[in-house]
Amino acid sequence: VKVTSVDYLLSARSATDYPRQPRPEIAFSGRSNVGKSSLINALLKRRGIAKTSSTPGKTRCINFFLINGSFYFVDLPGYGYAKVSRQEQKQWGAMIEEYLQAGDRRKLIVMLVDCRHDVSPLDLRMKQWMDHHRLAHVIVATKADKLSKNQLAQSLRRLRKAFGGSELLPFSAVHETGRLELWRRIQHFIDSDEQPTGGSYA
Ligand SMILES: Nc1nc2c(ncn2[C@@H]2O[C@H](COP(=O)(O)OP(=O)(O)O)[C@@H](O)[C@H]2O)c(=O)[nH]1
Ligand SMILES: [Mg+2]
Repeated sequence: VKVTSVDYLLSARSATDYPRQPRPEIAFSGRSNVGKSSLINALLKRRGIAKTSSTPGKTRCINFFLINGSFYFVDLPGYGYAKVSRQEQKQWGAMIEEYLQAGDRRKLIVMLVDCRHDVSPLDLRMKQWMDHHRLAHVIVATKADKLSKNQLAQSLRRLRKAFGGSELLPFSAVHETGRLELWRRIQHFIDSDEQPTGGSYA
């Protein structure tokens, strides 16, 4: 995929704010600090999105970008900050679940996990929601450059076990490992009639 344009569209707090024009959506999710901004920058080879998404007031929103005038990148709010209140966690949950269950939107969820970390309860909740709503998804193990080849293989086995059945891709924003594979997966989703069903691609 050659990225020719990236346009910030809007920041949504609820479904009534989502863009009306139906287009395929690629949504990025993960704990804060997992490497989401770095991955999006690496995919697009530019820094625009991450910058917009991290401006005050927008970090707790769902940010929509139009790529090449034809599909959306959707930056979901990060979760698992050490010191957010229970109230904020609830808001995060409601916002994400509202997005995941918005039925008439065609979406691929790219869920990021740090290849060095244990799977968190919130990661598992995300996985349960994706399964429940039968969403197409791919799990990306980020920061792959931080592990040796053996350690990475071991980590991928562990993640495969935790997220049984889901497609899994290693990624490094530093070395750009996995960039082409992830684009290929995204392109396949955009080109296909793949509906928001069938999250399993093992
Ligand atoms: N070594 C390495 N560091 C990374 C990678 N991706 C992100 N980081 C670092 O991890 C930290 C958090 O990254 P960021 O993209 O801001 O995470 P976000 O909070 O999920 O958006 C930053 O210090 C990045 O430089 C990666 O692939 N390899
Ligand atoms: Mg970020």
